[in-house]
Amino acid sequence: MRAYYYDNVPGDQRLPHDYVPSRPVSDETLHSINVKHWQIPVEGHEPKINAIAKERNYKNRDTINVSKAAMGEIYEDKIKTFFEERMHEDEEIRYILDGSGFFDVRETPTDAWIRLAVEPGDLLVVPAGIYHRFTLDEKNYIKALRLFQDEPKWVPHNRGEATDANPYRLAYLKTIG
Ligand code: KMT
Repeated sequence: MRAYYYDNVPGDQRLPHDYVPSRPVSDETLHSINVKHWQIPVEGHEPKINAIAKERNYKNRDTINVSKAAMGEIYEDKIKTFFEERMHEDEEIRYILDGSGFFDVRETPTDAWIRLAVEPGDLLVVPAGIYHRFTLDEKNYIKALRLFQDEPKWVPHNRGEATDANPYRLAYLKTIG
């Protein structure tokens, strides 16, 4: 998984949006905002994913295929929704099975976007309360396992005054000091 600062240049969200020269983000920085990641080869991944799910007390999962072919007429809407800045009230895991895409996470306290370019085998732990968004890249396809600690909460918490005061957001800010 490659991590770098998003260049904020207006235009297609699917483009890399890498500065020239690139401004890479270190694991230390990711650690400071409580974003964890591992690389687990897709071949034979099941027992390892199951062990992580068990250890972290995850009870639910689904597989999502984000592509025009799989989603049909809801595709464009989904692409827009995934790219809206939001937070979740629970920690969630994304494990990439096929294809590729970008998760953007907000750095605190700078509020800069950090772009995480994910590929098959990348496992990403998105902490509760972090502002983030997702987009496909120019290949327009990703297949991912989504793991949830409890029942997936589909209510989006798009960023705004309410989320800035959300107890899960405040708890997250405390964890990162
Ligand atoms: C998310 O959290 O934005 C999603 O579930 C998007 C698709 S996961 C590759």
